[in-house]
Amino acid sequence: MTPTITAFERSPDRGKGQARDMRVHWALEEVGQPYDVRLVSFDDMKEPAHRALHPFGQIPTYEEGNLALFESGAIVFHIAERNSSLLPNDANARARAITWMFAALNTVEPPIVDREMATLVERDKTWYEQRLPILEDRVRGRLDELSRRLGDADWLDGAFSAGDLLMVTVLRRLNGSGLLDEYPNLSAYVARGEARPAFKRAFDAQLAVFTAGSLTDKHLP
Ligand code: GTB
Repeated sequence: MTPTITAFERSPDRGKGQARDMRVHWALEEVGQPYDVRLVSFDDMKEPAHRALHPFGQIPTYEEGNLALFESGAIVFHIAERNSSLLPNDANARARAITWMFAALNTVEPPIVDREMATLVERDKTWYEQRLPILEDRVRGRLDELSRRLGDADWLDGAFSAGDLLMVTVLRRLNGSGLLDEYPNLSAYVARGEARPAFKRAFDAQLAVFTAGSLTDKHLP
């Protein structure tokens, strides 16, 4: 059965692949699973029909037959679980890859999101100039540690896994901040992820949605 995922009808990132549906697109492309995408507006997400799929009224969601999932990490795990190209068969290697999935979402992403949110909603506050360096140093703390662990390896633990897929999407959220540039091995790691054919297909698919929306907008009065 072909799964259906949800994504922004008009992504605020203008097609840069920063929203969390990008990880799901990428995972599906990595395993070669065809899928459909249902585009939703911010209003649609808060409607009962969408909330039945996602209690917090967000994207992404994933529907496959009578299974409905939300949370990008859980969705990527569900996709990866059935395919050894994203999770190794060896039990210990698999457990370590899953550990990296959690580390990406629970340890590395939170300080990155805190910084990003401050730049979006606190920019005009009196404390912003003082708070931003504090938030950036928290991000640097995590990047220092991650950079040290990655060293000159290609991926976090042997072959590319769902742990790398999530980590790369998390680190991409720093694009434009200059922070990742301070860590050449992490910049190269993200570039390696982005060079994967499955990433490119996923990126192009979500960019095409934005481009099509922009063309439509141009014809509005
Ligand atoms: N923990 C959930 C998950 O991992 O799936 C978080 C899901 C989530 O935050 N979804 C966001 C959403 O639906 C989109 S990804 N927001 C709408 C709402 O809450 O009403 C967050 C996001 C949005 C936009 C950008 N951007 O433009 O750069 C980046 C990330």
